[in-house]
Amino acid sequence: MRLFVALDLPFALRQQLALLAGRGIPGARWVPAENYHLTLRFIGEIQAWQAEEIDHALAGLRAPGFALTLAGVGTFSKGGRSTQLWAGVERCPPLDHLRAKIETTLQRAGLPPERRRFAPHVTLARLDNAPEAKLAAFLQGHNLFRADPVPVAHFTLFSSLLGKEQAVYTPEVEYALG
Ligand code: 2AM
Repeated sequence: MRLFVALDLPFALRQQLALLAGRGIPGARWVPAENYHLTLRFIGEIQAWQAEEIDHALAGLRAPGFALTLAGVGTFSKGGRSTQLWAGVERCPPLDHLRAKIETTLQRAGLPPERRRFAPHVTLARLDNAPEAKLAAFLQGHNLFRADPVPVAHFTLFSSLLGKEQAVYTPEVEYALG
């Protein structure tokens, strides 16, 4: 199974994000609102026995809840091409703390360390040859995007089934924050 650890987002926040999406960028494959999430740690393909160990380890993690504010929009690029459009996150030390704890916990459960820097984001669209001028206009137009803060009281282990059109993400286990 293919797993990742993420924050799911409350309905009202998904709606605010969806207002950003869907228009103005040819070549954008917009993520459906039910798929919005903030990845804390991508795990990838693992065996069922290892998933059980991961679940057990995550269940023992203790970290405080916090408020999360999504703000700003940006892109990731590869080889000079924009590949992803996302909504960003306002500076949030408890989020960084949670993500660090998850990382240590998963390493202790036997996963290799995540080498990529944590760049918290919610992917809004994947981009196939989107015109850079349209992207620039989108970024400028939504520069001041700031969603209402939402309380984060748990994090979630998701499974992911890659589909032809969109992946199907299923929340498998929720872990409460103190
Ligand atoms: P993304 O939204 O920035 O693409 C489920 O696939 C989640 O895991 C996505 O949010 C994806 O981030 C994230 N992810 C992180 N590393 C990944 C990888 N190597 N392959 C696929 N998804 C990854």
